Amino acid sequence: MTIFFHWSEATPDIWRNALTAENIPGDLRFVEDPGALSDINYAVVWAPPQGLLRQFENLKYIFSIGAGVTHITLDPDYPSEVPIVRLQDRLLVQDMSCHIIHWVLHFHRYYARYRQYQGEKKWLRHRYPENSSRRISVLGLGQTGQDACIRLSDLGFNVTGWARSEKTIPGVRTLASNDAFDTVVREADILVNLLPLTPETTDLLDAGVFNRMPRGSFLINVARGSTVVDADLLSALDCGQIEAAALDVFREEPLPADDPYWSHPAVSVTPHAAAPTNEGSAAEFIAGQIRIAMDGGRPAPIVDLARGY
Ligand code: NDP
Ligand code: OXD
Repeated sequence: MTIFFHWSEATPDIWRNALTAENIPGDLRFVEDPGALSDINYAVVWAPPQGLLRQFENLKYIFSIGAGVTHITLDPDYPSEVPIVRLQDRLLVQDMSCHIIHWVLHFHRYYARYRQYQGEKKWLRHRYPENSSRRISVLGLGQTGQDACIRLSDLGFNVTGWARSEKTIPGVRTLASNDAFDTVVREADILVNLLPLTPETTDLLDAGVFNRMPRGSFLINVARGSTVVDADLLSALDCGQIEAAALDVFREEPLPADDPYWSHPAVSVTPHAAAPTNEGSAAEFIAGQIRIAMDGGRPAPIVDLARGY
């Protein structure tokens, strides 16, 4: 079995050890020296060079070193007949929830004002709503969305979650279907986006959505940049319809130096850092799934290309 590996931030020994622990023979091959491309059966990748995966004629599975898969599927040449296995990882989910909770509390408690008061040496406490009256809408109730909802609900917030299919999450109001989307955005004092990028979610968050949100509401986007119409968000921020946004993902990454988000006073930029892949747990999960495939089983979860995630 030959495994091709591509991730510019990787520590190869961590991955080798994980394969050894699963008794997976052979070594990793890298883009600098991939050997005979027809040997390669499994590709473990984050953002592989465009067109490369298509050249592996005996590829059985692609393993994504990330929960999202657009770093693979946005390549117009990627081999769509080869199943993609997504990363499922407890630590990634935990990190994502921590990032979201950080920004929810920052916005909910208006902490940015204290920074300003500090500059003015002003000793002043401001008021903020009770947690139970702060309405938080979470778009997407997959591995990350469900966990975020539960933790925010545990903090006493009034949480609504939205997905394609019905869900039951204790302490959380859950809604499904396109009709319910209107309610979800109208009642979003804080909107948290955890939707995968698909044809349906591309440009979903536009002026129509921002104008229906309560005046002075907040946006946390940790999903993918192309779910947001940037010009519409900037206009909504400029006029105060959206009071502030915490953006972790962008249409173009790294965010270009001349992008207006960098200097907008109501925008906090983080560099796709909400839930960086934890190498130890990711390698363990992926090695386990490769072992299942080698034993003739079906690794999981496999991306459903018809749904787009
Ligand atoms: P999952 O695939 O586990 O969950 C996706 C959720 O979105 C599901 O609940 C699904 O509904 C819902 N959904 C998808 N399409 C629609 C739609 N058209 N309308 C309504 N609901 C929809 O994804 P994850 O939770 O693992 O990750 C979500 C995204 O977060 C990833 O795709 C990735 O882009 C991003 N991400 C970002 C990271 C970062 O560091 N910034 C790190 C990890 C992920 P249903 O349950 O009904 O199928
Ligand atoms: C992602 C990830 O998909 O980092 O963004 O897992």
